[in-house]
Amino acid sequence: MKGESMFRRVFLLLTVALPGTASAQTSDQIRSFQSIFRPIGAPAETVHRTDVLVLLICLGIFVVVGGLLLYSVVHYRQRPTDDDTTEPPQVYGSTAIELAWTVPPILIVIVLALATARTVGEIENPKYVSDPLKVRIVGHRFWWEIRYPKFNVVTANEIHVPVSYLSTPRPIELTLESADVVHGFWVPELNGKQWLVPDRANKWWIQPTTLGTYLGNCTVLCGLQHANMLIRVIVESPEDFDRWVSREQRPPTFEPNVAEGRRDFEVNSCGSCHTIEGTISNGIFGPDLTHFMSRKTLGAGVAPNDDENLKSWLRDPQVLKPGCLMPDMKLNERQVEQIVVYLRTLN
Ligand code: HEC
Ligand SMILES: [Cu+2]
Repeated sequence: MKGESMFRRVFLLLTVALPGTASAQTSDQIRSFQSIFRPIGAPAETVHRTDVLVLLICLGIFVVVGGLLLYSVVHYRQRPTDDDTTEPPQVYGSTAIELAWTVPPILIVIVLALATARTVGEIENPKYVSDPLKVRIVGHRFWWEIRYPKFNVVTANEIHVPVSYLSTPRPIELTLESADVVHGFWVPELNGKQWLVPDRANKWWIQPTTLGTYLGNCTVLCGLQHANMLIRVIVESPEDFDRWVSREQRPPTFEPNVAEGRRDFEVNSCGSCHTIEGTISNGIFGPDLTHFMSRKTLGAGVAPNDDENLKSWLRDPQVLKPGCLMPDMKLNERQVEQIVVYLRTLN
């Protein structure tokens, strides 16, 4: 590991450990530490309140138990003057002590249960203050399909949403499904974790109030590349979001210089797994590539979407993401170059 990146990691770890000094997220970070202590928006704030309550109660228990333990260890330690031949006084039964260690714990458990039930209720049955924007998310091994039914927009791995202002809250309702195995959706800054289960549609929601890019993970071990199944939620101003939507809705335009790359794409059966609107490519096994260039990352966040990584991906995706479900397509270098030219025009 390079010295600089080591330093950066330690720094990030510290900023996460000290929520008060948490640094702002920079939008181009591929990976960063996430934190449950910087809630952004309604559901995350509700979860955070319960987290803090539980942590404070646990801290109280820790201090009392640890304090009593420490006191006993120090106060009743063996001393040189101790007489080892006689036992210390033995005490049998004490109603006061027994009440002390049963009644408060029961009360604490009741408080924890009620607080948790209330939070779960608020999160699972949201009362939206306005009509939510609906986004459908389908987990795949090892990437996320993202659909906006209202706009007829399909993308992958990077979820664009408009920011919520206090005056105009914009809740976002997520419908979570799975195309294969069980996955988990978790963007710690935006809400708790929710499951994606085959043959079931789970609801979830976020309502981010601060611009930025928030990172999330699949939280259920779903196979070899589970750890590289990253989520990016890009919270934009309503104007930027609208611009993004209209860009995604625009059909791609094909310039003459992409003809060769397009043919290479089609004859190498890329289109049996990938869709590019307006062409014969209509596969759904892999991410939709119609607006591939609107994404900053490749392979669900495994690498930045730059020329070098894209070429490496096309030469053999198993190098950047070993075990991912796109096979080595055995392209030659000329085909790789031409397909890159083609993909680079998919704005
Ligand atoms: C057997 C199905 C299949 C075929 C054939 C296939 N791919 Fe893929 N492709 C996938 C899957 C699955 C992914 C997602 C991998 C991941 O992130 O885990 C993917 C990802 C990609 C990505 C990255 C997309 C993104 O947004 O992260 C590109 C680019 C891509 N494929 C291009 C191609 C090209 C070009 C060809 C033809 C030479 C091709 N694919 C053939 C299944 C396939
Ligand atoms: Cu997963």
